[in-house]
Amino acid sequence: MSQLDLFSQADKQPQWISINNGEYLYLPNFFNIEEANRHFKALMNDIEWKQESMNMYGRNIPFPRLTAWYGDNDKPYSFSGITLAPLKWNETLLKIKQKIQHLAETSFNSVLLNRYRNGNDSISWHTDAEKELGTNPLIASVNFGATRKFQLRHRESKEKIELELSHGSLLIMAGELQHYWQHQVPKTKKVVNERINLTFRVIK
Ligand SMILES: [Mn+2]
Repeated sequence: MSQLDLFSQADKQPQWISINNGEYLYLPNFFNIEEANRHFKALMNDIEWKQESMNMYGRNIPFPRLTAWYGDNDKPYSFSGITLAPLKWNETLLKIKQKIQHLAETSFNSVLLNRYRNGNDSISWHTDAEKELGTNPLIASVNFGATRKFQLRHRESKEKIELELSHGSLLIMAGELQHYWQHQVPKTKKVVNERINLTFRVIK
């Protein structure tokens, strides 16, 4: 699909939102419903989901979500105190990557997948500003399945921005955002189905 098709489909130009120390772009219907349903099913079945855990004071604490790491280089990647070696891209991941690369004008070489099984799964305040990603990394976040709340919080002013990331949506974070804003997906008491989030990155 060309960028022009994308614009006409959304009925307007994708709009970058400029915030203090960063910018983001949110496209709720980046994937149409058929594409989104197909990708969601394929990712549920074909990804090697793992229950990783963190070692804290000699105890193994499982993360409240499943994770997987795919990419095209064999540099290990560290986050939240664990190190992962990437698995090789599969067809679904390559298809998604291709579609977002076009819009983002960036060649991604890795993707971190998180699977939130229900409202009790979550990720707490953090940044995607690992050293491997360099200065001002562009992060493309794709969402399938249940809608979950996504919150951004400025480190200094504590200003908060809240988005509802829905099935088939794309969020791109860029500029200084990762250095100044933390983000989280909080737990929810609402009954929610599974959600899969993919964050495409460039490891230097
Ligand atoms: Mn993150």
